[in-house]
Amino acid sequence: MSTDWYMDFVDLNHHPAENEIVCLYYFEPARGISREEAAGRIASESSTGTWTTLFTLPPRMKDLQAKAFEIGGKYVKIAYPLDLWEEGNAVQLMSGIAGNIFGMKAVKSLRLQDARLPAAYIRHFRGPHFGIDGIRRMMKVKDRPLTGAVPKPKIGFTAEEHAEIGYETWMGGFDLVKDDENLTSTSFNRFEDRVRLLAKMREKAEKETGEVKSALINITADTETMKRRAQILADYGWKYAMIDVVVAGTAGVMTMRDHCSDLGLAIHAHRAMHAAFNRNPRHGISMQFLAKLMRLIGVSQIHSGTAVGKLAGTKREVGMLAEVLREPHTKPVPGMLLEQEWNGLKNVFPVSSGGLHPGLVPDVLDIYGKDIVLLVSGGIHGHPRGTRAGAIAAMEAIEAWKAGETLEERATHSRELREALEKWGRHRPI
Ligand code: CAP
Ligand code: MG
Repeated sequence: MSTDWYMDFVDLNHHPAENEIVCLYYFEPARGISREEAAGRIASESSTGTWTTLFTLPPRMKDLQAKAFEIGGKYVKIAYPLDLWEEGNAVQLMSGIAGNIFGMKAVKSLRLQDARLPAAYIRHFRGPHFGIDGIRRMMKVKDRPLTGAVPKPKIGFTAEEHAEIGYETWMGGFDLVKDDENLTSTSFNRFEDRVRLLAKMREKAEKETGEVKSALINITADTETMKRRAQILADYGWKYAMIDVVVAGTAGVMTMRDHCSDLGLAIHAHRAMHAAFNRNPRHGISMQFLAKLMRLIGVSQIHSGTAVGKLAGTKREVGMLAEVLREPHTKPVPGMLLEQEWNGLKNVFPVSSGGLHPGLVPDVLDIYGKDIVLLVSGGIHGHPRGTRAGAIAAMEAIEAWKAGETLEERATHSRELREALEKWGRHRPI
């Protein structure tokens, strides 16, 4: 007599209902486990199954079973009845489709590639407060990437020094001054001091340039502290709050989405720690799923890579992330992406950052186009004549790309760009 019922969760004739959540997994069965059984175990463990047959099983529970309905090569698609999922609770979704299953001995490797979210599920989420158009209106930047920089080294400056560097960054033409992912409130740079001193410099820079300037100030902490910090940002007229969304957690980001929205703050999502689970192509959770989750919850900007800078992420992945974040409807990519209709949920600015300098700006814009937030940090502070010259060089590189000029042509009438090219050329840091 069989002691398990995993194959009850495999139905290759199942056609997912419109309101079912469908997940795409990469999987490798453990030795001695067939692909069909491994697929059934994934569907079972992430829905209503367990390792043994049971004494009682109410017949209606059959309607809640997930079904592995497509097994091709190293990929399986699993359909989940909508009733399994609490309305508006993305945290519970993660516990289901990205929970115990990663630890099952029956699979050697498992990676959640994507999930198709039906309208019946999405409708319980408010999504991004602003959207790309809303951010552009807020920052009064119409036809170029938004630009920003992190004071570097990433932590160590006093609040006064931080504010000074911020002023130089804004005076070089950049829109945003960003905290680094591990800067929150330290003995030498208290959050409140940084907020206050940067605000003074912002007013000075806005008066002198006539442009809108803002900052991505990091509120990451426990949720109650994040709420307090968001209020302080709003009190000082800031337009954003930055959250390290992976370490803050899906629950923290969900709470802060509504709190920041009520304060009129856009959330800039840093993704520090994502590479702990999405760098291995055979195990973990894809960046395209993390990007989708954050759009669903409602951040306004999220880091999505450069393909040419110092951090992992291929051109193909970066292109896919841009589509997941910006488009109203995502087309399927075999093994990587499921088709996704967003039903009007606003879009999200991809953020390209990491090892960039003026010499790499055209490469990044060739991949993304202009609808990105471009962060060039070490790549301006390392300029031979300092931050302001570095920012000017990066802005010149953007204008060259827009005008279809080569950087070298542009550099003939931009000393700052010429000096940046003399230092870094087209160097791709690793
Ligand atoms: C970039 C950065 C960002 C990374 C994050 C850093 O600084 O501030 O955190 O871009 O990676 O700390 O490395 P540089 P991603 O511009 O000086 O490299 O954007 O891939 O999430
Ligand atoms: Mg950083």
